Amino acid sequence: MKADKSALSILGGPPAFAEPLHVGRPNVGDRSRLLQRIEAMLDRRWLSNQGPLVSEFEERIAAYVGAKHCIAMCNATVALEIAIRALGLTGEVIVPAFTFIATAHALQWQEITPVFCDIDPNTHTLDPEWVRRMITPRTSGIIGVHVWGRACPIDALTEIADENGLSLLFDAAHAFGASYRGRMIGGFGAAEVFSFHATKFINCGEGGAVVTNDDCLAEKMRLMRNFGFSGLDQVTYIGTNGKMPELSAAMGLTTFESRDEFVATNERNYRAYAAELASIPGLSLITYDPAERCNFQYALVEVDAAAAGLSRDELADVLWAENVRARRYFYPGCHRMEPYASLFPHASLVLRATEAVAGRVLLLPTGTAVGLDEIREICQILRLATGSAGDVRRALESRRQVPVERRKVA
Ligand code: T4K
Repeated sequence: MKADKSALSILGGPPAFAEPLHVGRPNVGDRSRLLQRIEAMLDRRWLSNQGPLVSEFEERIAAYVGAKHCIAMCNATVALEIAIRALGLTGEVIVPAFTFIATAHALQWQEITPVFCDIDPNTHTLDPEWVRRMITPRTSGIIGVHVWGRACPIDALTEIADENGLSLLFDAAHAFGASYRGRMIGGFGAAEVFSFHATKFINCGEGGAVVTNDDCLAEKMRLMRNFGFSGLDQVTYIGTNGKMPELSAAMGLTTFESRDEFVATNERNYRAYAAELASIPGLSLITYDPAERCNFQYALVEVDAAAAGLSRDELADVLWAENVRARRYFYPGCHRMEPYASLFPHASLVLRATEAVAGRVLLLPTGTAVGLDEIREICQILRLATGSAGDVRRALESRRQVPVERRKVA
């Protein structure tokens, strides 16, 4: 463990980690079960198009979240696109700007305008009061995002959607295994979309799913994900190829079976971060409601630059120099990325909380690939850096003056 400030890589010491320490290192689960599934899949010679592994995955996910239907897809972005299309959304749809770009792109890809709405700075999810203000005659729906696995204010959003005749969809990419008022995420709104990307709590390598209790919507989405085929030679809708392959389902089932172990490791890591960070001024770990179920997949720190002595970006630079690949999700916000920055050049004037939150959060490595010693070392780096903020800032400034190609990059 680094003993004093001179050991910080930014101040001339060697990097703390020889190999990059990533956020989002995938959870793997029981390798032998995975390999058995793959062997059986190869023996069957059934690799895609609703094979038995995908069907089993769908049944298990639907049962776990308590939804009537689960429609597995190749990823959550396509799942969002299909859900949006199947719901018949048009015109404008209200979404947070503080989300992964896929939420906005899934709309714009279909020439539906994402109307960026501000968030509650405490929860990072849609602010219902702002949602009400953003409704126009062209609004057809609302997409809430359960960022970091913390549920949106679902009751308030449901009320607003019902009062205004809007469809309500949830991007639950982060929220598999989480609950809201005791009910599992997956059963709210018209539908909810999970991501099973490699970086997610349960992963398929690449994968996603829409869950819904609506029989008609489910049927429509099943057709749409398979080119619109309703029979061997019969196409009923315009569709796409959104199918999940068997290989992805093999990974999904295997990681699903290890979910309790993953949550336990994530929670252990979360508590270790919380204990270490408690003594560092200006750094606070986001909290999860102890009354709800949660996957603890995200160890997100909020940086109060005035109290810490260093900004979020400076701390990110310090960590990267140590080979800790902390991430600034979702900086700078969808509204500052193209095509939205050109379409809505003044959006940042309205999105005050989004701007503030996007400027102060830093995601730290966690998951089953990260151990307690690594967490202690990361926190020690943060402790030393904030304790020597002046030296660190000067070192960062002089580093910035060196051309990128001559910098000693960790
Ligand atoms: N809605 C929300 C709210 C989302 O957060 C996402 C995706 C979506 C919708 C769309 O879901 P999908 O269509 O992806 O199913 C990553 C993920 O690719 C993306 O799934 C995720 N959210 C987003 C938050 O993070 P990038 O562009 O930041 O990925 P990248 O390559 O920088 O990797 C992230 C970190 O994970 C790195 O430190 C490397 C590490 N990593 C990654 C992979 C793939 C590994 O260690 N091993 C791996 O196999 O988007």
